[in-house]
Amino acid sequence: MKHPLIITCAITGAETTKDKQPALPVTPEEQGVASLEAMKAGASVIHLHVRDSHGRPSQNIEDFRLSINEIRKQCGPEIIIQISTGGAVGESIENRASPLSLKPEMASLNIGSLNFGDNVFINAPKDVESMAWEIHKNQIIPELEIYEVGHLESAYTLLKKGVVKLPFHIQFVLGVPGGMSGEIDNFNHLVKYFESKKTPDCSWGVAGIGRYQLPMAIAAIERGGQVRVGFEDNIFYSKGVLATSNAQLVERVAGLAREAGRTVATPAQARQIYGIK
Ligand code: KMH
Ligand code: ZN
Repeated sequence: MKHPLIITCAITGAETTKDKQPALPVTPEEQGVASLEAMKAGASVIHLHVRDSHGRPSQNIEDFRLSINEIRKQCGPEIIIQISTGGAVGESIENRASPLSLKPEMASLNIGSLNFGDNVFINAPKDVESMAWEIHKNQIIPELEIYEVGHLESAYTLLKKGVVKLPFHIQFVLGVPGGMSGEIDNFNHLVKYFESKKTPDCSWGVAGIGRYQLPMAIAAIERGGQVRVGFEDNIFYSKGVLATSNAQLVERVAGLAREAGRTVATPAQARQIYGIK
């Protein structure tokens, strides 16, 4: 039997703008509301990027504190908050690591570099190592962001070297221009590679970018993986039609899962699957 589906909602991101998606939550209050709506629709994890008072991407610890407090105020203690240590392209590693001292339950960990649209998203080996150590030191469960197969291979090398420690969650992020696309052959290859490793206490999920969001979600529901949706990755409900909220995207995935005979994980079940104490 397949385990319950954990739905992560990446509500804001660093690249999405209000110009392109007017319902994008950027203030702490908006993020609190969006998280509550997403939770009610079936999300048990919020992948969190925050903005400063001008709406610009921020890795400032105080900006994170404000958003986390607001999400907790609105959603309660159950929801899992996963902070981004990826930030926006070009952010320094020190700034990217700074919110880790808030000791969230989960944090993203970017394993390798890649072209990211017109930019380069740099994750140098020494920086990955120091970020992994900060995450471990703060007893945070890492989510490894995998944009292409070389990153997945690196993840297992880092596990062998003890840089990355179990338990961890793997997120395939497919469809970033410069990374692997969300074609089903790519997905199948990554999942097969993951399964061949038979790593205990380790789960996987997929975040399809743009038009890949829905097909990747469907594939993961069927294959027993987890799913991430939200405005960080995709602003549309269907071709040319903007989604009205993050929750609308969550709700669709939750419905598809139930139709396919998979229950949607509660935050408590997600904690158990991810090994969050
Ligand atoms: N904004 C991207 C450059 C993460 O959250 O860890 C990186 C990102 C990954 O969003
Ligand atoms: Zn992110």
